Amino acid sequence: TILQEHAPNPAADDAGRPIGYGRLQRKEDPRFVRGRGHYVDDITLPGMLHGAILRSPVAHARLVSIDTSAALAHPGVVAVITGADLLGLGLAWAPTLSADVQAVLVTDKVRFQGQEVAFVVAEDRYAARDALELIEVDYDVLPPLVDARKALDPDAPVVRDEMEGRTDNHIFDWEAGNKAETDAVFAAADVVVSQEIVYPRSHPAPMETCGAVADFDAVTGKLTLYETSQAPHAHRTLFAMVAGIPEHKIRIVSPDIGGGFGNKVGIYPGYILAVVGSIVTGKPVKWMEDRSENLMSTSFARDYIMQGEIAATKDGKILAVRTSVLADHGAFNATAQPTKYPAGFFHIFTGSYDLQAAHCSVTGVYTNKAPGGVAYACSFRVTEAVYLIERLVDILAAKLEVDPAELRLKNLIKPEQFPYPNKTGWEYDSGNYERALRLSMSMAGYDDLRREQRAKRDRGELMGIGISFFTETVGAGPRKHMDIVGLGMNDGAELRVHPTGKAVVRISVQSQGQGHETTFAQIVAEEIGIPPEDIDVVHGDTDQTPFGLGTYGSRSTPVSGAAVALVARKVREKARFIAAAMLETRPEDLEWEKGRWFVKGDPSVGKTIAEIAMGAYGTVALPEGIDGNLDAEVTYDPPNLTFPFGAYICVVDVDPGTGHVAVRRFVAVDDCGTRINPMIIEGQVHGGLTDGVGMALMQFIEFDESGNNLGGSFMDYLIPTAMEVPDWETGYTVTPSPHHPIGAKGIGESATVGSPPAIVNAVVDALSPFGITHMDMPCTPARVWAAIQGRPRPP
Ligand code: MCN
Ligand code: CUM
Repeated sequence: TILQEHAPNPAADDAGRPIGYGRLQRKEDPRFVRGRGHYVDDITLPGMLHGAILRSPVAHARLVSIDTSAALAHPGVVAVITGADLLGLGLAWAPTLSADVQAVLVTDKVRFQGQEVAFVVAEDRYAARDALELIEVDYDVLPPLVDARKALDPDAPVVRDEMEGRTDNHIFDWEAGNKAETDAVFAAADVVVSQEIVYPRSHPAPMETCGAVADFDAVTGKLTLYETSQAPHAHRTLFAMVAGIPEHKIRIVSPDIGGGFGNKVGIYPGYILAVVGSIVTGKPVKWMEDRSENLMSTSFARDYIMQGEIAATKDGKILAVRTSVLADHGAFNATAQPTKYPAGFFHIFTGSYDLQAAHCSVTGVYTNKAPGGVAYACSFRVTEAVYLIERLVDILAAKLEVDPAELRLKNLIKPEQFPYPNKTGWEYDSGNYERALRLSMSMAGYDDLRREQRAKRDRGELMGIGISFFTETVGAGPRKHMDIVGLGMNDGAELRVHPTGKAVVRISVQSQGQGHETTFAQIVAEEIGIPPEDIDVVHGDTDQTPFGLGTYGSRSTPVSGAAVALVARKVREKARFIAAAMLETRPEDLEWEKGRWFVKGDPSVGKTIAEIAMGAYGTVALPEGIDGNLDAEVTYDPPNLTFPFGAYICVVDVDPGTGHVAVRRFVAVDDCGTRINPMIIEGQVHGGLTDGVGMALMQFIEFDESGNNLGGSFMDYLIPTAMEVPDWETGYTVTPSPHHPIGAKGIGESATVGSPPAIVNAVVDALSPFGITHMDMPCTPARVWAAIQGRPRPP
């Protein structure tokens, strides 16, 4: 019944500012568009000092000596901190989010280019930066391990030789699905295609780089840390565990965040160094990294080498998939993901298809590269999973010589099969896949596009059409299945309705641009009828908000959004008792309409939420067990994840002379269940599609054989602009989640997950007359051009 109540109202989509699910303009935008946002770097505290990090120019080297005397003598320099100093404090190594440790400052050995070697604290950032150049470091350079494929060779350099008894670079082996069953299905199948598919290392590159302002008060013992964090509460608990500062003496504030995209989930050495700097100097210390530091040292994304195989009958029934993956985790296993899942949710690589069997195995290895791993709108590695299956399906279609849309339509899970248990342990909550794919095909004019393509091919022109159909798993997660460093993945919400009927809702997730101040107010508005502009959404300050695990994996709506809906319902229920007292009737004789309890059968007699609030705080005689406020709090434990999905169609034109790929059209049909704010959803989708163009065509973090990062600036790591992207054509279907209080699923990463395979499938389709069936990202002009050289021209 809830789902009906929340079925999308098409009129509300376009109405100006309705309560509930309309296109309410973002409440946060007035401050952003006027330059009045308040970011970490805007924070200036009295007496504040500035920190800068000395980073290693080489990828792998023994640290022989560091001489900081000249830096210390530099005017304005207050302190220079080295790894040896941190060893004395027991802070040289910090735990990662994946049960590994990472060096805060190098003590023994440099393990990647750009690693933190020393920290200078000075009166201004110029003095701090200048002093970095005065630090003398003697490195004994070692051969680096750059190629993950060589990581397990017996003669490979051992990256983590500081660990007791360690003689190799192996981190973990993990598998899902049933190997024997899968192998049997493969052995009996008519058709099997195999392909090595690489999802290259990329980087989230948010507009705002990472930074912190640490303020340790030696008198009260309280640490206030302003920090670019997607998960302030989790960070606070970890700081308490690592630094030994009691948790109630730590306040983490993440003010406005200029984009996170997964880059701000982890705890970086710079944050810890700002804290150490403040403790050592007794003054607040600010540290903000620059663009190259961000690209070279913070959480990268992807870096999966996937050997994939798909089995089918000769008439195109897909039977099984299997893959073995080599995962390059860099120098420290600092990837952020649920403990039981070292490869994130990669095991959703079975995609949107009804299969008989599936098996995946993932091996993680260390290399001399920056750590990280789960970032860049990845939905915990669903990006890699979707890319793998959607490329394999296209390769299969080419082999069977069938249309890739037809092959997908034939194999999609059917609406009546939901909830659908896949072969690796997920239970897809709801879906109507065929409807979404057919909608995208009609929006794109698929048959006409194919006709146009045939005509162009006859003229020797290279036009490509690429499809991807993806299923995500977002909303981590049920505490019975998942935790991060032992913390259950639940979220709290607190709602207070003030006497005059205005409200404040405090949430545990942290917006980095997703518009939570608007959409979470809309959820409350929908549930209790207070207009969204009368509801303040407080987030990002651990002293002011309930505990919860933060924003990533598009979990805010599935988890925190559910908490907010439920806390509002709790207030509504409480309001019923107070209204009954006010109306001198029984609670069970009251009926709810949005914003008001009224007497059943006599709608003219009732009390609005504002009247009830005044009653609660006023002199109304309250019933037994009801106290004098209109507040509530909840912590939400989701019963399952949510499974958003979408159908994307991309049209490209390739210039055979230059290899340049132009994305001419892109149709994206998304289904994120109940839509809270269509405008925000479209914004999320536009952004994610743009990310996809970046990854598919332009950007990757590459290393030379010495381990030098070749993507360390925006000269080399390209960010797509309006010039490189088409006018996005978006559509949607609505298949509510059956277990979410308002039926909503996440949307924040869908387009980043779904678009790269559509684009690469289109590029490969354009090049298919040359006999090309696969190409690794990014499909840069140089790579595309090289791929078609020496091949016979299309007829
Ligand atoms: N929404 C909605 N209706 C739905 C689902 C979502 O109106 N059915 C709205 C939400 O209320 C929220 C927004 O869409 O305002 C995104 O919601 P959700 O899918 O729950 O994702 P999160 O809020 O948890 O955001 C995280 C997600 C991730 S993991 C990355 S990475 C990413 C993304 O968001 N980083 C972003 N989008 C980003 N957008 C911006 N501007 N900046 C980032 O750093
Ligand atoms: Cu994996 S990037 Mo988002 O989950 O913050």
